[in-house]
Amino acid sequence: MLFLYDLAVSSYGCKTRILLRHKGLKWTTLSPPDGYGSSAYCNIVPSGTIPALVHDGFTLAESDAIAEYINDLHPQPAMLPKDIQNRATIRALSRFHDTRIEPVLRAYFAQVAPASRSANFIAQNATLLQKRFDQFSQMIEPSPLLMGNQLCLADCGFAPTFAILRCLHGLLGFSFELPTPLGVYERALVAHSSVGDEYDDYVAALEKWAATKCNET
Ligand SMILES: N[C@@H](CCC(=O)N[C@@H](CS)C(=O)NCC(=O)O)C(=O)O
Repeated sequence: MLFLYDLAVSSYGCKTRILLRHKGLKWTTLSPPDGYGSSAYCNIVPSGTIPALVHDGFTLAESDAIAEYINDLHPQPAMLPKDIQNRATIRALSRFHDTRIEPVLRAYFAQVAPASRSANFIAQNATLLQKRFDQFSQMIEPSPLLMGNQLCLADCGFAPTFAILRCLHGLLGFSFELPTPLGVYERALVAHSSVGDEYDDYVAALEKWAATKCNET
């Protein structure tokens, strides 16, 4: 049995749900007791972050580690290439997503409530965000996904990230242009059969969260 500490609005949770779905696995969602970061949850998962996987009494946090563990446990369909340099490249793309792109996008979360917006921050962060997406575009040649037609480990995180980008760009109106190859990649990714439903559910959860934030005074 697989259990996943997760919340609908978690982007790293969505990344993991896409992977589990692609592997054809069933899992049970657990809500972190008292919310993520709480001391009750930190007693189970010391980092306090979601997602965290529980399998046969083994608890594992960090979405990339969870992805590799699941890919080792259930090797089919393969989500890493065979060639070791291509495998390393896919891992590097996933790290680039998690450490260089997602945190820049996440920095906008605190700007969603109208009362806490800073025009300067929104503009400056947009410059950095554009730089990170331009860098990503230079790294890849989507065909149409990162590993051809096969969904790979690094693709999973980009689906919720595109959803967040669309949502925040619509709300905050910062200057940003998605490089053309990434537009092609985004469309292919969200149309993938293992991604589409999770993506739609994630967009709905994100929009609900954003609407609540926008009504905060
Ligand atoms: N590097 C972690 C990041 C996970 C993460 O930041 N999750 C968010 C929710 S999407 C979270 O738990 N935030 C709570 C916190 O940072 O305390 C991973 O890949 O799993």
